Parts: sequence; C-alpha cells; structure tokens
Amino acid sequence: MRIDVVSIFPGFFDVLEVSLLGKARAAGILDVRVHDLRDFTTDRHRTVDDTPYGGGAGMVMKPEPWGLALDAIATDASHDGGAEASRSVFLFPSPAGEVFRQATARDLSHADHLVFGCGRYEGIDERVFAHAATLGDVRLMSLGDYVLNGGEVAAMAMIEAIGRLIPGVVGNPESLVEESHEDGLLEYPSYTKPSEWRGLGVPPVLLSGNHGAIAAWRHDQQVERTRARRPDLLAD
Ligand code: JFE
Repeated sequence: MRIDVVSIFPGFFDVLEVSLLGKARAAGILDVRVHDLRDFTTDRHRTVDDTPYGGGAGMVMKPEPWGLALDAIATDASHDGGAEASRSVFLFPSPAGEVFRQATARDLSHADHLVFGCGRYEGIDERVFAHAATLGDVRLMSLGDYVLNGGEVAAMAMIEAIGRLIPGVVGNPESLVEESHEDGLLEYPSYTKPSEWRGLGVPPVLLSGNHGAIAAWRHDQQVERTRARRPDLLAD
C-alpha cells in the first residue's frame, strides 16, 4: 500500500519510522511519503491560509496549494509500478466527517493508495474536496466527537489502525481477529504472572486449565464490560 500525507507539519509524522509500521516500511509492504503543503505554494511567503468569505473567526486553508499538491500526488502514484492504477482514496480528517471505526480501517486496508490531507486553522476551502473527487474517492473522517487543532493526530491514528491490518505488518494475524471491536464487543481482562500481586489475585478459572470454562468466562466478561461501558455497541 502507498500512503501519501500532506501537512504543514511534515515532521509530525517522523515517529512512523520508529513505530510498529517502521518494519512494514522497511519490508516494502507500506510506502509512506509525507509532503509539506508549503512546497506547493507559489508566493514568497509560502502562504497557506486566508480570511474566510462571509466573515467569522480564524483562518481557512487556501485551495491553490492543495490543488497543486493533490494533482502531483495523484499523478505520481498513478505512474507507480506496472499494474492497472486503482483510484486513490483521499481522506480528510475533519470534525464534520463520518466516524472512523474498525470497519472503516478494515475497508481502507484493502486500498492501494491512500492520501491523507491534514488541515489546520478552521479547516480547508470546501472546493478542495470537490476537486479531489475528480481525482479519486473522497472521505471526510472524524475520530470522534471532540475537536483537535488539526488533522495530523487523526491521520496518525488512522494510519496506525489501517496499517496494522495489512498482512505482514502485525506479527500474529490471530491477535487481529481476537481483539476489541472485530466482534463488536470490548476485550476481556488480561492477567499475567505473578498469580498474586500486592494482595490481588487472578480469577481462579484462568488457572484451572479448563479451556471451555475459560472461553465461557472471557465471553461473559466481554458482554458484561460492553453493557457497563459501551451499551451503544449492544443496541442492535
Ligand atoms: C482539522 C478545527 C475548529 C476544525 C469545524 C483541521 N475528530 C476530529 N476532531 N477534530 C478534528 C478531527 C480535526 C480535523 C482536521 C481540525 C480538526 N481543525 C481544527 C477547529 C473547527 C473546525 O472545524 C482544522
């Protein structure tokens, strides 16, 4: 998979080199390229923002640098390799987007080319999304109902959630299906040695060696935790 990121803070993504995804990058499974939006400006001051039409607080990201950046990235990626180029998927983190879920990550992990457009200030001129839609699929994505200062933290979270689903990125594929959200329930509690720590024990069933009883207890814990903490997940 190829992932391009456009941001006015490209250094923010340096941590991808040393994280879980670093190995996948080294193995050639994931090709992540980060671009500085200011490299696509044409004025002496490398301006990326301007005042909003209609008035209001704050600044809005100008469309021109975004247009040049997205054109260059879509064109460049379509000339990669020999195979038939699939449509790029443009992902714009936004508090006004659809909610990014595990199912979204699963869906996007099958794409050949993702482009993350990270806005700042009050967001990006709306026409940029219309232009991106002429180059590929466009999805505005929210991590949840809280406001961040820009798209970078959200893009990083999505890259990690998507990247770890690509075969070869996470060591044990079983650990991917067993965990939270793949079955619509929260995870069961985990324990390791010692069996007693600071006066706290481990649920005896986990020491019993009875694998049927352990599986039943874990499922019961999953349902009970989900009911207590995330009843919305049990609604359907
Ligand atoms: C940007 C900002 C005030 C946006 C109405 C670009 N889940 C999630 N929360 N916040 C974001 C995503 C996010 C994503 C991209 C962003 C926030 N901001 C800040 C401030 C109003 C805004 O939009 C700029």
